[in-house]
Amino acid sequence: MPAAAWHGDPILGDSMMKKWSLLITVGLCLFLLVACSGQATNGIQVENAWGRVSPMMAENGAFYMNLKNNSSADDALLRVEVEACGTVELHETYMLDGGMMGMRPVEGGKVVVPAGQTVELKVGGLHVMCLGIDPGFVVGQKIPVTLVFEKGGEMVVDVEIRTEAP
Ligand SMILES: [Cu+2]
Repeated sequence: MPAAAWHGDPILGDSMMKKWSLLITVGLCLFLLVACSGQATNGIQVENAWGRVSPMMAENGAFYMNLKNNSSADDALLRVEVEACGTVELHETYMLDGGMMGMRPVEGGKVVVPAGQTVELKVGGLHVMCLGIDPGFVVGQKIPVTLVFEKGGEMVVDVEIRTEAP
């Protein structure tokens, strides 16, 4: 009977709609969860990463970023690997006698990122030193940078080469 069938369908259609909207909602939440967690690996989140060619020495470069530790345990950046660099070192900037700025490998060879804190790698401070850059190291290019953490393990971040901080 067409009338009865017609009356029955909207009910079925309605429950199907509810199922679909539930599925879409769950899907969207999962998507947002992944999108919001960004590049987090075991609690470490990398923000505002960028790199540049050293203004003083064109054959060298540096990478800067914020390392955010969302976990309840201290972690440390042990080393960084970048194919576009000959050698990569973790550097800190310090004041030389006479007020000049110098840089040297970080004490202990690693950058500690305390639990719940953010460590800034920035111009005039801590940085990832890239000694002997690839000719392809140009502004606008994104370079894969592998960060190796004591607890968080390895994570790869695509870092844009820029002229100034983002
Ligand atoms: Cu340096």
